[in-house]
This record gives sequence, structure tokens and C-alpha cells, in this order.
Amino acid sequence: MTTSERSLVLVKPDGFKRGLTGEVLRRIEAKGYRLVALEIRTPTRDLLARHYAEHEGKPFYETLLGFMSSGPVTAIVIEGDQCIAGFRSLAGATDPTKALPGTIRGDLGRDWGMGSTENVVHGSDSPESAAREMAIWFPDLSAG
Ligand code: D4T
Repeated sequence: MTTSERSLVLVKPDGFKRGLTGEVLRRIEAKGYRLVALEIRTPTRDLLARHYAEHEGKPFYETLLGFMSSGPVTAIVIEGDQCIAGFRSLAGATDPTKALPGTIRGDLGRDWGMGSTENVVHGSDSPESAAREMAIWFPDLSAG
């Protein structure tokens, strides 16, 4: 049985600035996931407050929003069998220093000591998060 699904991926401002969008797309396509939508934009604080609503009030919230609104990001919708969990595996652990080699964060990220976790990419963590995040970043995208 296939369980084709969609996930929201972001190449965060650190990854965009370092020219890593192509490398992230290469890994997504090499894995066999399909690109459904792609847009470069600098997110507003309002959009980020919706995206990171679950983290409001946490100690890292303000630095996280400051970092994520600091420049362009590449927002991508991917599609494929179990691509939500699959992309999380490709991305690796949240802390780029601890992320395993072979993963995007393990190969391309490290702790830059900027006060915020600059870990190259974001990927939705559940079907519910994916639906919520795609509605925020790509409100005109049809569910199909
Ligand atoms: P995202 O959501 O960006 O894909 O990352 P994760 O799913 O791997 O991690 P998360 O939701 O727990 O954290 C969201 C975002 O906040 C930053 N962060 C997180 C941070 O700056 N300091 C912290 O202590 C934590 C836990 C990094 C990712």
C-alpha cells in the first residue's frame, strides 16, 4: 500500500545565504520525492508566528523568529510515499552538531554560535503539521 503524502520543507536563511538550496533539492529529488511547489521569500514575523505557534513563549522563540525573518528562505512542497518521515530522516537531528553525517544538517550545518539554531532546513513533523504549514506558506495550493 502506498501512502503518498506532502510535506513542507524550508531552506532556512542560513542555507539560502550559503547557496545550499540546490544541494537540498538534489537530495530531495535523489530520494525520489517530487517537487510540487517552490517559492523564494523573506517571511514576515506574522507568517512565522503562525508557523511557530507551538513554540510561542519558549526561551528561543524571539531569536528563532529574528533568525528566520533575517533573509530569504526557499519554501518547498514535496510529495511522495511517507515523505514526511522520510525528509525528517534526510534532515537529521535538530542540533546540527549532533546530526549524523550523511544527513543534511550533519553534512552541511554546525553551531555557528549565533544564539539561534541555524540548522539549514525545516521539515513538517506530522501530517497535521504538514497540512497546517502548507496552508500558511502556500494558501492557494490545492490539496490534490
Ligand atoms: P524545525 O521545526 O525547524 O524543522 O526543527 P525541528 O522540528 O527539528 O525542531 P523544533 O521544532 O524542536 O524546533 C524548531 C526550531 O527552533 C530552533 N530551536 C529549537 C532553537 O533555536 N533552540 C532550541 O533549543 C530548540 C529546541 C530550531 C528549530
